[in-house]
Amino acid sequence: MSIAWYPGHMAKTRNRHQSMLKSIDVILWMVDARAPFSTLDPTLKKTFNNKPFLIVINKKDLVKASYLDAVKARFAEQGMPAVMIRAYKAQDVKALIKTAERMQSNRRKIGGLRVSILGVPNTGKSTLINQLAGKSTQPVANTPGITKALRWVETPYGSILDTPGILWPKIEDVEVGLKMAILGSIKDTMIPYGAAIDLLMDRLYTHPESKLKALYPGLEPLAILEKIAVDEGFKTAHSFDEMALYQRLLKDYRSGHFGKVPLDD
Ligand SMILES: Nc1nc2c(ncn2[C@@H]2O[C@H](COP(=O)(O)OP(=O)(O)OP(=O)(O)O)[C@@H](O)[C@H]2O)c(=O)[nH]1
Ligand SMILES: [Mg+2]
Repeated sequence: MSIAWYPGHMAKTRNRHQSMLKSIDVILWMVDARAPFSTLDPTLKKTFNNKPFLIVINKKDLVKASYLDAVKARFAEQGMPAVMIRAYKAQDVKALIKTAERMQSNRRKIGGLRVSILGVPNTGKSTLINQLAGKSTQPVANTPGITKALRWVETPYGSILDTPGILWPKIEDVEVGLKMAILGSIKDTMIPYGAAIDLLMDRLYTHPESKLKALYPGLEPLAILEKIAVDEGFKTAHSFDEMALYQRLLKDYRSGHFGKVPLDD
């Protein structure tokens, strides 16, 4: 089983971004702090043609700082600079722009900063742009595929190119696909719910930062699922709405209800 959700606009975005490189100083490559390695599209870097890029680890509020320090060190070992932010925080995004400015080549400094933001769906690209623009120019929502077209947005900090979230054509690693499904980077109707919930429950049951065991003391994962289903009315003597149970679990994980539990080690 692998995830095959690669709408036409994703291929188009990839190509159009590459054709616009001449007018871009620095590429901001956004990943999700809860799965910074799995949400890094391995096929993207070669399309940058040596343009400077910065990995932007967004949603840092959802994991511990010590985890992200280790992540950043691992990226650094691969020669990839990274910063951690909360896209809705003015101070974080201003610091990010400062870093991008330092990466801009001198020759180009006259015209002001021009950066693009790329990344898998739902990582917070448009949220960052709205914060820089000081207003909601770009639609934002906690579901993938919100931004539909590439668009330059003028901000006091420079011109920022918003792009639709992109996946890669063949996500070979099943776990990578499942993690992106858990994080909301894959369209709801394409999520293999059973496998995604298995992975999530396993993670929540074993990770030291997880509150799952404290919330449901003495219960094994299956018994916990059963308890939530009954308590929430998803399961009765006559019916079992599995989908409602799965969607509730994903929603609770995404909101941080179970603690600061990353999906990548
Ligand atoms: N907790 C947390 N949530 C964030 C942060 N930044 C953005 N979000 C949320 O993430 C969701 C996706 O944000 P968007 O800005 O629409 O993401 P996007 O990358 O533009 O998504 P697409 O256009 O679909 O590719 C929204 O619910 C945001 O509120 C952050 O720093 N922390
Ligand atoms: Mg967007």
